[in-house]
Amino acid sequence: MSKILVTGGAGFIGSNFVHHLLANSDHTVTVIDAMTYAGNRASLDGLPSGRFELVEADICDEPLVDKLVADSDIVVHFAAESHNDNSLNDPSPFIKTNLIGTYTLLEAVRKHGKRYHHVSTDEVYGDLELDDPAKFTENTPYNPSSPYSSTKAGSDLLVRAWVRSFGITATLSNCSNNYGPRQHIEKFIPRQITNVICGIRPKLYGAGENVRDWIHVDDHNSAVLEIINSGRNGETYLIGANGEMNNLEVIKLILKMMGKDEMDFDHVNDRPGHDMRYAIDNTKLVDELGWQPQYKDFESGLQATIDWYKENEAWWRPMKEATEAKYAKAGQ
Ligand code: NAD
Ligand code: TDX
Repeated sequence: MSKILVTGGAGFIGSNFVHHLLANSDHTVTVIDAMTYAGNRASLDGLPSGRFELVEADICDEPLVDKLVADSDIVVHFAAESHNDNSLNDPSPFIKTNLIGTYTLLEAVRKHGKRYHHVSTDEVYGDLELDDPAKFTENTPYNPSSPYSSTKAGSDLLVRAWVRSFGITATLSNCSNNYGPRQHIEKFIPRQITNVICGIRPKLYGAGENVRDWIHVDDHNSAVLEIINSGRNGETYLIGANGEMNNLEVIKLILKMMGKDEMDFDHVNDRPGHDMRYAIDNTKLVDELGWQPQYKDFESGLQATIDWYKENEAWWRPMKEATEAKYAKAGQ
């Protein structure tokens, strides 16, 4: 039995990770989360109180982080400012949380000799052309495009330097686009699902040719656990489930699955610097650790996600108006 410190555990991927961990092991979990606009207390409802604690605090709070890291066996770092569009409006919280926050954790991990896992994104590699047969591998050079992805790239490089220069015990993972329950409705898939529920037309950036490599959040988290348990020290593992689709295809599928005309959406302003395509080669993860995704069929994962947003209106309804008002200002 281990004591696991999960940063950002009230967010989308972190909360799903905590639910899975507490249901399937006897570990105890402490979540540190600053409860920004992206953190949601309701995402942690129903957890066993004896084995779970929420500390509402910033990962840049050095004395507190030092204490929490000292008290745990493993640190799993999900906390981040995570939305590209927000990073284009105001990069400053991205610099603080993604860079200074990661640095603060690494220094505590170094001081107390704790195991660390760093959760990152495939966006650190920049983007691929639509007709490029290549996919990202662990050896693809870093080439991030946005304030979000560049701060995530910087955080990855800090981890690698702390492994090499200070000998900390750490692994890294870079995953493709997640979907599933408890994702903030600013993100593409839940924004469109909740738009349809609210009678708002879904919004497609530009022509919608941009390709994302979709993976269900439970598959991301099962890979993270596999890497924590069996990954080699200092190594990076790419996580993806061969789920490439363009945004136009996804928006039409959501409309069709929700009983609407598949052309019933609006083209809106494109994202500045919009990455064209992400694609993950997961060979290392599969060959070395024997990982396999559970959700091989995007439509069944998407149906379960649509059902979750239909059944959990109380979770997202309070954020809908403000989220759409922010997009409306940008013509999106
Ligand atoms: P999210 O925005 O849903 O959640 C982030 C959480 O971090 C929130 O609960 C927020 O309150 C918390 N947080 C933010 N700043 C903090 C701070 N300074 N101190 C403490 N807590 C803070 O994000 P997500 O989609 O769950 O992403 C989690 C991680 O996974 C991120 O590191 C992200 O880069 C990475 N990732 C996400 C995806 C994806 O598709 N969403 C894909 C690959 C990697
Ligand atoms: O309303 C929309 N319409 C639209 O066409 C929104 C919100 C997005 N889009 C497009 C932009 C992207 O091409 O959909 C695609 C997905 O957009 P996001 O959900 O904002 O995700 P993305 O920018 O690809 O980044 C996501 O995956 C990688 C996460 O937000 C990151 O945290 C993760 O690192």
